[in-house]
This record gives sequence, C-alpha cells and structure tokens, in this order.
Amino acid sequence: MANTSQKRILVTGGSGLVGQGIRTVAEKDPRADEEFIFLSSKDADLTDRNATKVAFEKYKPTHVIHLAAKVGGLYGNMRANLQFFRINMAINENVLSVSKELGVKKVVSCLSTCIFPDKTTYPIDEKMIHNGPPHTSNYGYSYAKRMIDVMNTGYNQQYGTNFTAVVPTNVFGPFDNFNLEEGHVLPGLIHKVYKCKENNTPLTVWGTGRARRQFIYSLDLGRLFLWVLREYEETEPIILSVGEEEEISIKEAAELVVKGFDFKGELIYDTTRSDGQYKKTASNEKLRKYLPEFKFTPIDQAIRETCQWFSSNYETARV
Ligand code: NAP
Ligand code: GFB
Repeated sequence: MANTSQKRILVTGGSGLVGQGIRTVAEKDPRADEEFIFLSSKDADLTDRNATKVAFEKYKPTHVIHLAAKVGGLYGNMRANLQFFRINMAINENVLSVSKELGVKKVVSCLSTCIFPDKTTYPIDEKMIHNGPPHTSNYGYSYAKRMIDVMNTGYNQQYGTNFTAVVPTNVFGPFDNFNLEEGHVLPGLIHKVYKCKENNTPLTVWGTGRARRQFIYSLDLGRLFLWVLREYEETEPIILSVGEEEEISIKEAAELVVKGFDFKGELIYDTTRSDGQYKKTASNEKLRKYLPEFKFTPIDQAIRETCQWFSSNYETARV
C-alpha cells in the first residue's frame, strides 16, 4: 500500500538563489518522508503549458514549491515591466492550473514585499496586498505576483485545493544573480567590490544610499520555506522577513559589503541613478506568532559568507 505521507516535492525555479537555499537546508537535514526535485528552465520552460504538464507528469509531485519567475533588481524591472508581467503571468497560470489538474496536495508560491502598495502605512502586513498600486518601478512583476494570491483564493474556494504563498523581503546569498545591470543591490555591490579590489578603483554605489531595505539570507529563507511546506495551513500569504528594526539603508548595506571584503578604497554615490522605492518596511509579526524563537543569521556574518562564496565561485557565478 503506497505510503500516503511520503512527499515528492517539486521545486520550480530550483536552480536559482532561493531554490539553492532550500536545497542546501534540505540536504543538511534530510527527512525520510521527503524527496525533492529541483527544476530549472532547462528541464521545462514553464511559460509553455504543455511543457509544464509534461514535467509534472514526469515527476508526479505531491507538493510544489513554486519559485520559477523572471526576477530582477530595480534597474532590470524599470527597463522591462511588460516582460516581467507577461512572462510571470504565463508561468504562474501554468503551474497552478497544472497543479490543480494533477491533484497536487499543496502548492507554496513565492511573492515579494515589493508587490505591496507604494503609498501605505508602515509597517506593511499581509492584509495590505491589494490596497493600491505598487511602486512604478516594478508594477509588471508586482501585479503578476498579486494575481497568484487571487488564483490561490479562487482555486481553494472553488476546488478545495491547498494553495498558499510566502512573501519574502529582499533575498541574498550564494547562487544569486550577480549581474550588475539585472541583479539586486547586495549581489551588485558584492560583484563591484570584488572588481574594485582587483583593479584598485573606488566603489560606485548607485543612487543616494538613503533608500531602506530589509534583507533575508537565502539559507534562513530556506529553513522558513520548509516550515511553511510542512506546517503552515492558511491560504493567506505570510511575510518571511527579519523584523522592521533590522531595516538598513543602502549606505549601511554598502558598508557591510566593504567590511565583508575588507575593502579600503573610496565610496562614491552616483545620484544620477534612481533610488527606486524609498522603503517597503514589512512586519513579521505573523511569522513571530508562529515561530517566536526563530533565529536569523546576523546580517554582517551572512554578507561575509556571501562575499567568500562569490570570491570562490567567481568563474561559474552569474555575472
Ligand atoms: P533566480 O535566482 O533568478 O532564479 C529564478 C529561477 O526561475 C531559476 O531556477 C530559473 O531557471 C527559473 N526560471 C526562470 N524562468 C523560467 C521559465 N520560463 N521556465 C522555468 N523556469 C524558469 O531568482 P530567485 O531570486 O531565486 O527568485 C526565486 C523566487 O523568489 C521568485 O519567485 C522571486 O519572485 C522570489 N523573490 C525573490 C527575491 C529576491 O530578492 N531575489 C525577493 C522576494 C521574492 P534557470 O536557472 O534555468 O534560469
Ligand atoms: O535590490 P534592488 O535592485 O531592488 O535595490 P529594489 C535597489 C536599491 O539599491 C536602490 C540601490 O535604492 C538603488 O539605488 N543600489 C545602490 C543599487 N547600488 C546598487 C547596485 O549596484 N545595484 C542595484 N540593483 N541597486 C526590487 C524589485 O526592488 O526588489 C524587484 O524591483 C524585487 O521586483 C526585488 O521585488 C526584491 O529593492 O528597489
């Protein structure tokens, strides 16, 4: 008789920053009743419904962690809002409709705190997702992500599925996208400082450095994702983030990267580049109600570990 508690967990977008964070944590603490399959776009282009169905029929998942997406930093989004909308709408529609069709027991999708309304009160909480337009720099990505929450509600109400979502703040860690124009701020600064040390040149931080962000380490997010998969039973999304008191300025983030590389050079601020959204301060009160004792890795340690990872993997990293 098939062991019904056995979980076969398909991780879409499993080759990226967040996917590798989950893989590292799952491999460090394996469970006998869990088998993971980490997909990349080479396994199946999830904008193609037929390719999506073929991959799902091949692996027959009981559970899905849905990470696959067109992802980018401020400047990548500003250049291609329409592509971010259309590609992510297609991927999310295909993954959720095929999951319903093939009777997947649980799907945990991944939103982002940048999808919340730009004009809002702080701290932001889970109930505010649809309370007004997102920031103009990433409306394409944000609306496509909001539609996951709409589809989860619809599928659960009409078909009794168990589709939910998490909402991380800015993520960083090993296997990130370190491309300067497409990537996020921390991998961008880590790549830049690595090069500045090599060439003995000043570090240029884009923008004024005054914008503020909360950063979560991919390995901490990996642990929280596994907790959500195993224990979290609500349809309403849950913010996965350090506390609002851990929010730092981009200037402070740059100084932590400088410290991580022991860089002695000059810092320059290129204020011709946009700051994007000033802040998106998120509350992790709901998470703390569930996990009051959860320990996040101190950010200076996490940034130093990521600097070391980048130095050791520069030849194969995404740059
Ligand atoms: P990432 O490193 O860029 O990884 C993206 C993943 O999606 C890769 O595995 C990629 O496969 C896959 N993918 C992209 N297009 C695909 C397609 N058409 N078909 C199939 N797979 C495709 O991104 P990430 O930072 O890990 O993001 C993972 C999730 O976290 C996303 O849903 C993102 O919105 C969310 N998130 C990220 C952040 C952040 O700060 N990074 C913050 C909040 C939420 P290949 O490796 O083959 O390209
Ligand atoms: O991570 P980031 O690109 O995106 O951060 P967002 C942008 C902030 O960092 C801006 C400053 O205030 C930039 O001025 N910054 C300074 C830099 N130096 C650099 C650099 O070298 N590279 C980059 N990229 N920024 C994204 C959303 O917003 O957040 C995405 O657009 C996604 O959709 C992501 O949700 C999590 O935090 O502004």
